[in-house]
Amino acid sequence: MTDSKIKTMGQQFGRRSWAEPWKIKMVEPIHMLTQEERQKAAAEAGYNTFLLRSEDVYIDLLTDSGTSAMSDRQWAGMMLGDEAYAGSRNFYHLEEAIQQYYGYKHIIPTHQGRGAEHLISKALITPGDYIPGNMYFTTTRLHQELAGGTFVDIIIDEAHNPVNRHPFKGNVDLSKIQSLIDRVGADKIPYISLAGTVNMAGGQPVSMANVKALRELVDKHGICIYLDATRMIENAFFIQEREEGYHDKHIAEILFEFCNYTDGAWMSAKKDNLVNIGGWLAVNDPKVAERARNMVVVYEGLHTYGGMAGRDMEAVALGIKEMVQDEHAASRVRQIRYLGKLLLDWEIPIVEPIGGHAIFLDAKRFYPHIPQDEFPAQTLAAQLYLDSGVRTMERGIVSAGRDPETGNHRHPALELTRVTIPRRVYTQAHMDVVAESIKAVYDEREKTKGLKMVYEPEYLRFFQARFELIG
Ligand code: PM9
Repeated sequence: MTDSKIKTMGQQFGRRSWAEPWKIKMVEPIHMLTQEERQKAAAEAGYNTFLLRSEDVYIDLLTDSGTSAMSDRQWAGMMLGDEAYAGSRNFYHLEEAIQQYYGYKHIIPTHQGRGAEHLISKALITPGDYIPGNMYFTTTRLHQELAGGTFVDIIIDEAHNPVNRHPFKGNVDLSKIQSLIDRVGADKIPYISLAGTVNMAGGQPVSMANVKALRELVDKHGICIYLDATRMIENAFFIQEREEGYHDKHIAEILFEFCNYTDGAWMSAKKDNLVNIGGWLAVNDPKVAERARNMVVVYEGLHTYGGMAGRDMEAVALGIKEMVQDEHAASRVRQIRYLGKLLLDWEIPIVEPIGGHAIFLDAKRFYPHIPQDEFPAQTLAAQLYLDSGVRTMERGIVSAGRDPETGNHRHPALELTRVTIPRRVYTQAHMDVVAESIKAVYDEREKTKGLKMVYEPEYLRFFQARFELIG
């Protein structure tokens, strides 16, 4: 697409409706259980949406992870899987695609994102280190802690406020890094853990100006930047839309430039890369690559497959080429905005600005009478399932877990229920049904009571914890 075409597209969206840049070739039937069946399923799942059977779900907005619809070209690529144990041709396609679009030098495939988080945390962190990051993410922080590090939140304060409309709420507060350096010393900070579109803040982006300024600051202290590139495409879209000097740039150019300010990245290919499974680590420093390659054979698989089948690597390589298309990125974010706008019209409290991969319902404002220790966001996810069979996810006190030192619940400022939109899967009609269900649950809010946790696993408790209804 030419530069002038980007402008034309932007102007056209202002005047007329937009539509997805694809048509549907294969469908998977879904249906809604009766209210009685939903009540039984929710109770059996301990009111945890992760413990529901997928067959009992009507519209599945638990996550955008591994839930994308692949294109006909990706499915065709799957048939060209080279399933050799070593040196599969699909690995080289994957390597080329990452080098071309993200710009990193050394590529190590992994089975999914947390496999790559494990490798980079173990490769770079020495026990006693501090890892500053723009808000925690569950699996990322856990791997940093398991490697002996302490995560320190350095995101701007606005990110913790669901009603603040800062256009780049994922930005790093440079003064917070400077004070950490002054307190612990730069040699105790192996890298900055920077995420593009910050998941737990509501899918909020980092500006190009912020990553540039961050690079300048850390260069003075010899600290690296590693990027969680999981949802960098949405971040690139927000830069294209909101940042001076980028309106005429393509998503692919913005992605490449942003990554250029970082030393490497880990990736859950299950999101942006439009596949159902996969991940990778990419780094520029050959010594870090060597350390990671030594470990990948212990934890994942040989360094040319890292836990993925050849066909899966081919699908990722092709997904990377599709994700950078400007029309794809625009339609992705616009579908989320469509749902968000319906909710805002009904004055339902959500995180603003509307983010890149989900609508985040603000459970503190939704259920002001439910204390955080009675899990308002978990309650809201359970109530939505009970109302319509729509599955969403808690992103509040349950996800935050316990402080490893005190053993107490962490109490995050954001207590959110994430309504996550898979890529290329649902239509606008599905969004209407979801919005109406949220409205129905909102109308009943005053009668709703919270939950009591009755089972709590040690790690990442949100996946497997069980609850009972209070009263
Ligand atoms: N994110 C999500 O639903 C999967 C389940 S919750 C752990 O948002 C980021 C920003 C993620 C992410 C997974 C991972 C881990 C790393 N970074 O799930 O291991 O959002 O592929 O990736 C989920 P994997």
